[in-house]
Amino acid sequence: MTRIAAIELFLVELPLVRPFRTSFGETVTKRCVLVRVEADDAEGWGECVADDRPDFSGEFNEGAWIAIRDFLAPLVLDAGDADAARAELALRALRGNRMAKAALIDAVLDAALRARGVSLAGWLGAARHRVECGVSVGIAATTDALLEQVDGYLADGYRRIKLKIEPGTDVERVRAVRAAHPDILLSVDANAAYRLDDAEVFRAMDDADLLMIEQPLHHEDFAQHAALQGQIETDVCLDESIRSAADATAALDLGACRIVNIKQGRVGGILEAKRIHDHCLTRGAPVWCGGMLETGVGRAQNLALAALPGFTLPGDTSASSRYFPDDLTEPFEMAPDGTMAVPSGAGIGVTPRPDRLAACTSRREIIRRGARAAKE
Ligand code: SMG
Ligand code: MG
Repeated sequence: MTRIAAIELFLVELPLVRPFRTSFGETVTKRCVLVRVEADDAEGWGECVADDRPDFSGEFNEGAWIAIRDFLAPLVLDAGDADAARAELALRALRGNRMAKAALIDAVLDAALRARGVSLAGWLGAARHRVECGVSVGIAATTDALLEQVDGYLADGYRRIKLKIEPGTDVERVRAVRAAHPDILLSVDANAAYRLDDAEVFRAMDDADLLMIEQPLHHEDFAQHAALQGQIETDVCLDESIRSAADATAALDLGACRIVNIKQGRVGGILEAKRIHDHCLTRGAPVWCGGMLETGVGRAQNLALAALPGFTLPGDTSASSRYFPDDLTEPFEMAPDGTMAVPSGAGIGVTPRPDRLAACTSRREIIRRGARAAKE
């Protein structure tokens, strides 16, 4: 078993090709913490999906940096071996911080698989070499601007359009997109912007033949999601509410959703994401792979996961060009048929290009066993 020698953190920032607006805010520049695990005979990469502000979740970049540097990385270093299951177990001593934990666990797994020359997709039990791509369309300034963006993404080949929605423009925009494109796979994502009292909005969407309504209500409320699901025909999908396999089980048991958005970075890493997948597959609940505007590192991890058999719906696994003028890794490209290749190289199959990483990095720190090294 290969041993972990050091853990290196990078704070990176990349401009987006266009601002991405949701019901809780706007992202103009992607910023995130990358983790590099240095093992005896391989390195491994992980990406923390937190943003600058604790808006999508309670985690945020500066907090994740401190959590990893001061609490999580020392536990992984003490565990010693590049063994993701052991790292995950060691990290159970500390609560929450799932996005920070995911970056570490995924990086350890990547190092272990690279050392053995095994691909992440193969190790997970991938059922396919290509996955279907959807795209998440941010809230536009006007309905016309939205329709134009949707046209562009459909021309690119995307197989499912997801509209971010917010109160005020929701039903009008959904109807406009549906009228323009009667046959596409179409879904909406509210990012918890509504209350159960707003059920009328979602009843009004029932005739738009949506694939699902993602995270309509408060992220901590399964009971109200179950009540809403009972009042509408369209399937409810949960995103923010699902932090673990236990959450997914509870949500399905309670009827709070019928579909689960799996983001490995949100649930504490690929191992927990696989458990959610396995559970949902057993009970016949469709899952799909969500996105957090990841760089090529997180994208590679998502693609491997999305290749599992239970991922029966197109994910938010879009091409690098949908996000960045210049990704950190070699760009992920989507074929005109709306599919993308799952990386087949060892581990996650990609690494940040050194020159690009250097250009995007605003802070860097190495953590070694026993003591923290000085900042670089
Ligand atoms: O990676 O394409 C992507 C973004 C997909 O809509 C997306 N993500 O709630 O599902 C979601 C959002 C969360 C990120 S908002 C910055
Ligand atoms: Mg979502």
